[in-house]
Amino acid sequence: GNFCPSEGGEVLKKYNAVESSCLQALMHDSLCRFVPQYYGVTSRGNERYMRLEDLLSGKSFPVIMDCKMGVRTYLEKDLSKVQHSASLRSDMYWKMVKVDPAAPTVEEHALRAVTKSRYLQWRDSLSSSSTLGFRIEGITKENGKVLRDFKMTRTLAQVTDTVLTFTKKQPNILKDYLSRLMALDEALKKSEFFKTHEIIGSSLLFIHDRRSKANIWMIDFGKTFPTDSGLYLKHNIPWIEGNQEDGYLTGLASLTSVVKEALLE
Ligand code: 4IP
Ligand code: MN
Repeated sequence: GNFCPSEGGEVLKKYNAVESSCLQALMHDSLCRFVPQYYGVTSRGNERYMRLEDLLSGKSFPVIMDCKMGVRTYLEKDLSKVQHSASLRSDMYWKMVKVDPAAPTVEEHALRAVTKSRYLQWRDSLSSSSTLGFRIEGITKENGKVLRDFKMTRTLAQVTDTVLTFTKKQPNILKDYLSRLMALDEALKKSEFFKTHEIIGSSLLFIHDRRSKANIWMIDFGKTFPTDSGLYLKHNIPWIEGNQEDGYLTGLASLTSVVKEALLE
């Protein structure tokens, strides 16, 4: 994958220029305490890596949930790509058919392929992304088992059920998550980085174990770009092509409601 074994409280993630420049900027932003510390670039053999704080360091049997943020997970520039052979993806066609054989159009069935933006749009509308502004991508249980079967987890009730299972309804853990979400909301509103970046495909990583405080981190900035000529985004208004909005705060508000709701159960 994208990671390489390391030691000393660090993880090594494959170098990506877009992500590296975001992390660099975030180290000097009000969001820095919500992002893994970034220690710069290193090499192993021919490969370059980013040195990141290991968020699992010191945790025993951590339980982890990855929530992908935003009302869309594709880039605006990918939409304009015409369906020439280079942008057609047969792997994505087959991933689509596996979930719903009726999802591809007649044309896509004939091509046995879809474009990447079409596939990602389909994933967004099948899950809670389009409506709630986030979706659950995966959960790692304390025994290390990874659950990825959330492609059709779409309604508020379905997401809340999943969060209840993830936290085993433990009120102290849900309270930690709630206060971290509220602190993140505050920090985002102060952040210069947040105002001026379109954040696509980035996740909030929820981590708890038996000992320490439950915590949440912002990760994955490979598709996070500065806005055109420093335009300020709102992050909670509908996306229309060209406005660069990502719905990040829509997702954060939904997640906050979900955790509040779970606390009442
Ligand atoms: C994946 O689809 C995810 O959307 C990946 O995003 C995306 O990587 C993949 O695109 C796409 O195939 P599934 O989750 O349905 O398998 P992430 O890495 O955030 O999970 P990108 O490149 O968009 O980050 P390809 O082009 O890498 O296959
Ligand atoms: Mn991700």
